[in-house]
Amino acid sequence: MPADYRGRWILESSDKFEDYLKALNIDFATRKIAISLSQTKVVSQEGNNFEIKTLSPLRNYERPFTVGVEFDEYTKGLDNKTVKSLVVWEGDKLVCTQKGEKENRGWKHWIEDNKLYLELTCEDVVCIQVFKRK
Ligand code: 1AG
Repeated sequence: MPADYRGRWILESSDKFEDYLKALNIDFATRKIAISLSQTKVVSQEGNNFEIKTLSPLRNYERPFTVGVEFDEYTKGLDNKTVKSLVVWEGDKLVCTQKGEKENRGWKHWIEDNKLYLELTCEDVVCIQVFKRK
C-alpha cells in the first residue's frame, strides 16, 4: 500500500522560497507577491494516480501524474517552462525530477507528524515548505 497523501493542506511555513523563485528567474515584483501568498495543496490519490492542486489567491497550478510514468510538464503560470518530469516512490516519499534548462530541478513530498512537507530544488537552492491539515 502506497502512503496516503490525500487531503487539503495549508501552508504553515516556507524556508528559502524566494531563493527558489530567484533560481527560476522569477522577477522581483512577482517574487514579492508570490512569497506573501497563502498556498493550499489539495491532493487526490488513487493508488499511484495523483492530482496535486496548488491553490493561491493569485494563481492555481494543477498537475495530475502517475508514479513511475514520465510526462511533459508545462509549468503554466509558474515559470512557464516545459520539463520532462518523473515521480517515483523512495519509500513513502514522492520524488520528482524535472529535466529541462535548469540543473537539479525537482521536488519531494513526504508526511511527518501529520504534516505535509515539500522540498523544492533548483540548481543549488533547496526550499522547504510545511503544510498542516486544513
Ligand atoms: C510544485 O509543487 C510547485 C507549485 O510543482 C508552486 C510552488 C512554487 C511556485 C513556483 C514557481 C513560481 C513562479 C511564479 C510565482 C507566481 C505565483 C506563485 C503562485 C504559487 C501557487 C501556484 C510540487 C507539487 C505539485 O506539490 O506539483
